Amino acid sequence: MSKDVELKFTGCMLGCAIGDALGAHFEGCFFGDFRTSEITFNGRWTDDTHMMIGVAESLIECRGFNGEHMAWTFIRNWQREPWRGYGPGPPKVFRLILSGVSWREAAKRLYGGAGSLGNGAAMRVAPIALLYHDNIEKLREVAYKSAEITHAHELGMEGAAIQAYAIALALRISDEVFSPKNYLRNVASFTKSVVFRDKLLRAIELLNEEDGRVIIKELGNGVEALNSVPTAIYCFAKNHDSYLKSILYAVSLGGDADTIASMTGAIAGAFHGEEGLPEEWVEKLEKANYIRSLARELWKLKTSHNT
Ligand code: AR6
Ligand code: MG
Repeated sequence: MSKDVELKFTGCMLGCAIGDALGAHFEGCFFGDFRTSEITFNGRWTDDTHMMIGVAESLIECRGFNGEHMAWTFIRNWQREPWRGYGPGPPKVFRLILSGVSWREAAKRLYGGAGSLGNGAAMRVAPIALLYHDNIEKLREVAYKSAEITHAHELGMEGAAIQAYAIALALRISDEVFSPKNYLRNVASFTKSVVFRDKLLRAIELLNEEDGRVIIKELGNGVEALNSVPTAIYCFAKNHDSYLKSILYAVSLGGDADTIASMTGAIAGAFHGEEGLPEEWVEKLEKANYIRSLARELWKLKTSHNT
């Protein structure tokens, strides 16, 4: 595999963290509360990146997916830095596991037994997308299994699989032949979920829509996977010519801005590679060297044997 692909690995993980850090200031804002020209970047990321790091660490240590190991990696990282802004669900799962409930069972107890349909499994899935970008069925399977540790609802797991596929596709497509319409249609054809597919197909019709309020109304900007994963994919497709443009656009939609921008950033970073990221923001990004080293380890793992 070429050096270019290694830069796409690092671009994806750094791109995810930059989107998260950029959006963190604006989580919960409403559209129109701020202008993108008012945005400053301090490089501090939140739970989105913290959990993505956990996914990468576990994949690297186990040389592939191991659910129990990943669950305990999440718990260890959360215990060290519980202030990262975690959603309500994952810490509940972690406490259940710490109290003796099996890691396979804990997530099923949340939300009245329905399981979480939040975007928390999708926001952390980038390392899985990288490792299995050339094996779509394995990508789907591992995305599901990794999601299930905290997000037992079908929509939470499906959101993670779709986000993983969107990253893998962006990594594999050359920018010379990229068509936003074909890209969205391709992602829509990946999912077996009618509700996600409908939103992704609707996103194609909205490619030329300039009013962000229409995008929020039609695709959503909330914390649920269904109201943020298609939105993040749309933000990339609409602004595929520039990493920066795509995350600024994602942030401008407000709502769950850090998570939507982090998911958009992972896709755009995989598409443009590290050289497409704003250099001064990479320099300011918290633990950028560590995040880059994890991406390189994943690349080594990918090239060392058939993962
Ligand atoms: N029924 C109704 N609402 C639900 C359900 C359900 N079955 N599941 C989730 N929600 P959670 P996450 C709603 O707690 O996905 C951080 O700020 C509910 O409102 O599993 O890890 C990140 O930056 C719940 O509070 O956590 C992300 O923005 C919310 O979805 C976000 O949190 C989140 O689900 C990630 O959250
Ligand atoms: Mg968020």
